[in-house]
Formats: sequence, structure tokens, C-alpha cells
Amino acid sequence: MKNFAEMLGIKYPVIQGGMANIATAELASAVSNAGGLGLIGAGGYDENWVREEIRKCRQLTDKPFGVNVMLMSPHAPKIAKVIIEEGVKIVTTGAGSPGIYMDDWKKNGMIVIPVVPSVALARRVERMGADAVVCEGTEAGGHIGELTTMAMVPQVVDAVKIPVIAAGGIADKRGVLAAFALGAKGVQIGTVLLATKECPIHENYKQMVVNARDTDTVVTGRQTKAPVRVLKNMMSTEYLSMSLQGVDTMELEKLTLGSLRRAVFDGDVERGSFMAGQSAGLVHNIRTVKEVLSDLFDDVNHYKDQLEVM
Ligand code: TUI
Repeated sequence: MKNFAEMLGIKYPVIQGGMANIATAELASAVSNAGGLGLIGAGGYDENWVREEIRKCRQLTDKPFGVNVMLMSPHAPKIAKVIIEEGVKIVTTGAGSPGIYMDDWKKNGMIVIPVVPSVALARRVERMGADAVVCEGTEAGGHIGELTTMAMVPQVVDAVKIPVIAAGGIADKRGVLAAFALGAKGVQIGTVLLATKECPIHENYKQMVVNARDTDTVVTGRQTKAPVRVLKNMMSTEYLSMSLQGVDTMELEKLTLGSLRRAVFDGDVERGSFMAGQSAGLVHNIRTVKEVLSDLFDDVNHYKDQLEVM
């Protein structure tokens, strides 16, 4: 039987998070060229942007790559079609259930890997024909669920037959080994890739990740039912205090409008929304993507063999 990396045609069993506004062809191709699965993060962009990035990515790598579809986006239905037209072979989804797209994608021979926050959704997507699931714990950056990686991964491993990929809190070899120990067949990483030379974000964003300590992320948006983990700064602190004072949802949304772009493109340290996971505290310097993947996986098989005897 093929292992997860063989199933995708890649060297290391690692996939890149679909980071909205960040995961362009530039980052995706760097991850694929380094031996992982790079992903173009469609985020809130439209289908034309996605088509262009797919074509750019093909120029930049001859290795497999995929697209992440953010299901809360109003453009998701059109993006779902464009990725078929462009011959994309691997798709991951986030922020919802991919049910309505599943048949079309499977009919076109695509490998579909939904990100799920619970056992219930993992079971549901397996029944729909998903090829694997990413279990993303609440340690992750961006839009998150309630369960931790540590508690969720083994429960999903027990509940489904398809490969389970662990995400949330993983930024070094120890995290990879822990994921394998929990029964995962691979990992998804995001935060650790923010601090790479190839990541197309403002230098201030990279420095904020490098400088972050364990307790430097907070969760905004619990009140609006769209919890998002970001680095602490003026905006997230203000957001949380307004939220505590019972300021209404519309006002809160006004505060955050365009804030991810302010972080990614302008490096606005005070008023940007710097999505990052709790593993930011493990990231101490800016490396190349290749160095990150080597640090995560070189010699990991040596330790993994020991795990399997346990
Ligand atoms: O999707 C993510 N992370 C994201 S998406 C994003 S863009 C955004 N920005 C602001 C607000 C909302 C989105 C930034 N980061 N990760 C995967 C993920 N999926 N986390 C949680 C979920 C999820 C949640 C509920 C998946 C499915 C789900 O299903 C509910 C249902 O329909 O049953």
C-alpha cells in the first residue's frame, strides 16, 4: 500500500496550509520544489486570480501542487469549476463542508483532502469520498475549531479508514513525531512557513512571527462564530476589549475589515490581522522552505521506526 507521500507523488508527507492572501504560486511552488505539497490558497480571491496562479505555479515547478478552497468565500463555486478546467489534481478545503463539490471533483479524478475540526465532519467527508482528512487543531492560525490537535487526531484516526493528516501546533521534528505517534500519516504546516525567505509577506509579519512567544496569539471572532487566531497587537487587543464590552458584531467587523491585507501587504504592525498559530513561539529565525522541510523530516524515519515498536 502506498504511503501518504507516495499517494501524492511527493518526497515528504507534508502539505502546506492554504493561508489566505499568503499562499500564492510563489510559496506553493517553493514548497513543492522542496519536496512537500504546495497549495495555492484561494482565500477570498476570485476564480480569475486562482486560474492565473495555477498557470504561474506550473511555470515555477514541475512537481505536484494543489489548490486550497476556502468554502466561506462567495467565489468558491466558480473556483471549484476552474480547478477542474485547469487540470489541478489535488484540492484541500477549509472553513466548511465540501459536500456540494465532491462528486464533480471525484469524477474528474482529483484527490480531495478536506480540513476538518471534528470526528463528525471527518466521518461525513469520508462517506462523501474524501481521500484523506486534515485534522486541524485549535492551536493553528487563522480560522479554527475547538478541539486541540492532541485530542482530535487519535479520535479521528479511530473513526475513519482514510489517512489522517495532523495540523495545528507543528513546527519542528518533535511535532512531526508526535503526529505520527498519534496515528497521523502526515502533517500540514502553516505558521513555520511564514518565516521563510520565499513567503511573499511583508518583512514585519515575518519578524512578528520570529519574535512571538508561546502566549502571543489570541482568538478573535468567537462572538461572531468565526474564531480566528492572530498575533497579539493593538488591533487584536482592541477587538477583544470591545468584544468584552458587548460592542455589536457590525462594529467589530468594521474594525477588522481589510485587516489581513494590512498585515500581509503593508506590514501594519498596529492595525493588521497577523494570522498565526501557537507554534509561532517555536519559530526563531527566517530560513528557506527547503531548510524548514529538511529540519522537519531528515532522520525522522530513524525515530519513527522506534515509535512503531512502541
Ligand atoms: O480554514 C481554515 N483557516 C482559515 S480560513 C481563513 S479566511 C477567513 N478569515 C476570516 C474569517 C474566516 C475565514 C483563515 N484561516 N482552516 C481550516 C478549518 N476549517 N478550520 C476550521 C474549519 C472548519 C470549520 C467548520 C471546517 C469545516 C467546518 O464545518 C462546519 C460544517 O459545515 O459542518
